[in-house]
Amino acid sequence: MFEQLSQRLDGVFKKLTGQAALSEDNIKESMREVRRALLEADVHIQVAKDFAKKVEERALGREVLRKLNAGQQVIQVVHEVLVETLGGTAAGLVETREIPTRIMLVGLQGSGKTTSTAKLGFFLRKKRKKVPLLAACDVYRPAAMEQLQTLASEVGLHSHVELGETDAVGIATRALEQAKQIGADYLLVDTAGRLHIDDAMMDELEQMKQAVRPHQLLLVVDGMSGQDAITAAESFHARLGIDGVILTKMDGDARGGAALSIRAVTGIPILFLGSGERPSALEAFHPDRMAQRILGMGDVLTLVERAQEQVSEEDARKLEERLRKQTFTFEDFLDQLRKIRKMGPMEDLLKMIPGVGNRLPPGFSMDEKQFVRIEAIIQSMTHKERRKPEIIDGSRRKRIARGSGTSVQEVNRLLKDFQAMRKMMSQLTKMGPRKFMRMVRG
Ligand SMILES: Nc1nc2c(ncn2[C@@H]2O[C@H](COP(=O)(O)OP(=O)(O)O)[C@@H](O)[C@H]2O)c(=O)[nH]1
Ligand SMILES: [Mg+2]
Repeated sequence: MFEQLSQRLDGVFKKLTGQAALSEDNIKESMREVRRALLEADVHIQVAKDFAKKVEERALGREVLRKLNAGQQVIQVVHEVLVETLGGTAAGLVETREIPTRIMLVGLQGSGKTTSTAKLGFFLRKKRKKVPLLAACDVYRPAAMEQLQTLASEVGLHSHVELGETDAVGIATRALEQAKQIGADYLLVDTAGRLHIDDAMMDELEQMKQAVRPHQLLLVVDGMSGQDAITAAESFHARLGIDGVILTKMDGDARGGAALSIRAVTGIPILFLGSGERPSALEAFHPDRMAQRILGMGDVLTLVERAQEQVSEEDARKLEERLRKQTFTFEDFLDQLRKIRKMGPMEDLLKMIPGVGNRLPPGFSMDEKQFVRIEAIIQSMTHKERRKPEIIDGSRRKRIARGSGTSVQEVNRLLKDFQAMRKMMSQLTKMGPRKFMRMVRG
């Protein structure tokens, strides 16, 4: 997401920072280009205009012109205005003292409600250690209830499903009862959508809302639908009063326009982004982190959080010691590789590294098959070989290549890379934080 916009903005800023002195005209011209870049990313026209105007006024108001690094300061202002446009501070799921806290999801058909219901359940259990109950209240779409049931059971969550039942309000009422009985912390209500907004749908949703009395009513919108997402959000908000948005399919080639416009146009905060079909593919939305990602500054915080989910402090300490003493083995390597792959697709991770995000070509994708081959090679080694790679001689290399369905060249390359990495890691861990940061910056 946002690759194209990131690159366009990067181009504008490069021109700006390359100039010795900035004039009012330079800034005006840059902001025209920023506005154009936003429109190409499918940002709402009024939002794009306001954005460029705000940056221009603020930059000129701060009299950046005569100062050193004027270009850098303009980027700083762009960052500020981006954060504001995206909603300022992060908003999240409600927490109440009531049991259960009730959350209802609405949205057009195919926007991702059922998937997002399962994702929220997974999120609540994994990150908040809560017990959610998922209620299947889409009585229209064939197999919609089974879909929720399957998703819930795949990740071991409770669900309330009444196959064949046609009264959505009845299901919701009974699901609430069940939630109370089992002491669920949250009730997540999935509802039916239509292809287009119509009165019948809104009437039904109003009835559902009265029956469920949700603490939070969330709208699910397809991030790839661009300006249609904004129109839908306005209609749903006018009729039902929406508390927050989940923007789905942001892993696709969404240009990011919806994410940038929705809050500014409707005033509703974005709470989550959907970034894939799996129940774990849900990301809490942080305006400041998103602004950094758009400006190619990376998103180290999200990266660190993802890493922390996979590695305990104790593991990290042990690993650090092995790296330092160069006793890091292929077994450790395999373990790390698997943990990294669980953190998400490699492209996503790369984009969160400062300075890398906006340098990746649009549509860049990593060959994940490469990882599978590396795993196969390591698995074809004996335990002894994994612990003492030095003993892997010519005949062992041949055997490993045959066993893993790769070539001797590939095995050679992995062994060489491994030794080089071992050495580098050991140097890095001995370096100490200050020296390390200096090296990264340099
Ligand atoms: N790539 C991707 N696909 C998604 C995402 N969210 C939902 N989908 C897919 O979009 C389709 C419609 O989702 P569904 O939850 O059934 O939509 P609903 O009709 O609103 O309940 C399904 O094929 C989902 O797997 C997402 O964040 N990324
Ligand atoms: Mg559905």
